Amino acid sequence: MAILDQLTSQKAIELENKYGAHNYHPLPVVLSRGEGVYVWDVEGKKYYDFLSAYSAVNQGHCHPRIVDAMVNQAKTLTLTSRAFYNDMLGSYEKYATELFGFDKLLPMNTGAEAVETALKLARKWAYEVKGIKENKAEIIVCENNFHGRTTTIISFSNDPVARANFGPYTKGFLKIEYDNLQELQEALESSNNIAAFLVEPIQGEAGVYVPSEGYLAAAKKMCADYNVLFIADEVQTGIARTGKMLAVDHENVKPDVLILGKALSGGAYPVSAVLADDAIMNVIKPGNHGSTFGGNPVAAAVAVAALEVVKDEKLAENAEALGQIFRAELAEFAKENELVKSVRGKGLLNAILINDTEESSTAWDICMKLRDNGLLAKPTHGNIIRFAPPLVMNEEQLLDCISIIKKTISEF
Ligand code: IF1
Repeated sequence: MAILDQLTSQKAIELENKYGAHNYHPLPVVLSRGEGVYVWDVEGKKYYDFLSAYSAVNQGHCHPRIVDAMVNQAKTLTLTSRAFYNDMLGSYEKYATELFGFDKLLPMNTGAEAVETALKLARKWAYEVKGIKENKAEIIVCENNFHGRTTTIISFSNDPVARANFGPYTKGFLKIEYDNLQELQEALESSNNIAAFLVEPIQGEAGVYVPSEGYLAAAKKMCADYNVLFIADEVQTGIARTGKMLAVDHENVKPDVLILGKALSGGAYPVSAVLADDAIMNVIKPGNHGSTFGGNPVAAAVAVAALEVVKDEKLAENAEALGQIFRAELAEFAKENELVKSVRGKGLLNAILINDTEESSTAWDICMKLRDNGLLAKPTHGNIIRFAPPLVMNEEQLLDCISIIKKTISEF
């Protein structure tokens, strides 16, 4: 792409603005290279990546082992569709199901597709196993959820920006407050037609909202009591981000249905998956569900490498240790700085709350200054900044980042 070689940041932004749909509002920085915890813009300026592509790049940018797996497989066989078998998918499914402790895996590509898959699976299970009457199944979801962008998923969003004017909406969802066991209990009791409870172990888009300790374990138990499937959307929280392989591991919860995406591929390739035991997964029969690219050999090779890296490099343990330091340092800083109200999170999925209104531009303005000072982060709402660096970060780098964050905010 010789013409693109000459691109300045300014020019690249102009091109996207003119020729691309305006479905995002990116921070104005144009990246052209990544390695580990670092990314570089087209002018050669180096940054710490504190977003990790919304936790898809947990293993760090361009991890050599993941890239090698991808390139080698890409040179051998890329796609067969599921009309034929390929020699990579079965080994990947064996590896992942053994790692996470489920009987079966259904491979998809994006997070939203995997959520859709879980919803379809739960409905079919409800009709064929639980015995709910045709078209009556309901799924409990939480306020302020984020599960993706498809028509069905936005049907149960309560973010007007994500939802408005995309109707008519898919029916069959019942919304309760997050982190509220009383409301879950009432919802479970309200009807015999409940198929499942879909929940994020930590709400990401809502501003890294960590539920009360014991919430997930109690919710899982309640669901079991009512023969309702507990579906954990670990697309963002999974794969070591929160200091355990899965966020539900903090409470020793085994979901009935587990949804993975993002870092399942180390950010190298779209790979997502739904895992469940046979009693649930076996309701899916040939023709019920699928995807041209789901389970392709490149995805399989990449996912195995991505999971091996997490294990071998002890990324969950590192996320736990660095997360403790990050929150301790920023909590201390919040005491003396008026702009930072508090810090919250788990492992290396954290956020700071800015002392301003949700409508303010303060979080955005801080992110612009952080960019100038060599650290990339993105606000979620006007007054919350999410901090989620790649999990391959070391302590020295983290301390460097903490001082950049403190210095930047102090200058405000
Ligand atoms: C965007 C947030 C993160 C997710 C959970 C499913 C999906 C996501 C729990 C869908 C996706 C993204 C997508 C991204 C913004 C983003 C996000 F800010 F909205 F909340 F990560 F923090 N379940 N999350 O978080 O996965 O289809 O995108 O692969 O721009 O939409 P996907």
